[in-house]
Amino acid sequence: MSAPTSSHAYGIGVIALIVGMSAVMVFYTSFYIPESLLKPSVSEHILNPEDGDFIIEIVLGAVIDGNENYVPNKPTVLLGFTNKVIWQNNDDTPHTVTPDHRQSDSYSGDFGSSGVVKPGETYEFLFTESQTVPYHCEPHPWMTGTITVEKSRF
Ligand SMILES: [Cu+2]
Repeated sequence: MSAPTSSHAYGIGVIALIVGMSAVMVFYTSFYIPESLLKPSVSEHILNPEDGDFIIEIVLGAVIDGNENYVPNKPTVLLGFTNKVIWQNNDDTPHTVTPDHRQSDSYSGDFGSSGVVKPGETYEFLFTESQTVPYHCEPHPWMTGTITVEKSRF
């Protein structure tokens, strides 16, 4: 009467295997995958660009239609060199940095200041991918700029 016993043991073995594999999959999908989605591997020189902060100044008087506002207005920044961008509000009016269309960087997330950047304050964004971002100021839609992010050719 060894046949029933061994098939019973076999059944338990299969169930144990299924349970074990399910546990591994649950662990993998709930811990490993979100972790890797959250932090895509970005090279060290993109995380710490060589030229430090790239400043875009919101100049004094930017609020007035016809004046310069975001300066430089249409720069191209290079990954690994100038991809860490800081908008600095040197005007005496609060402004925003708002993308014309929803724009996301897989490392840094959604682009755009959440709320206004007050006079004297800054908004910072680390670009890690090539992209072109047209943006504007929410309360003053005539204030517009575009930033282009490109891979370095070196
Ligand atoms: Cu504004």
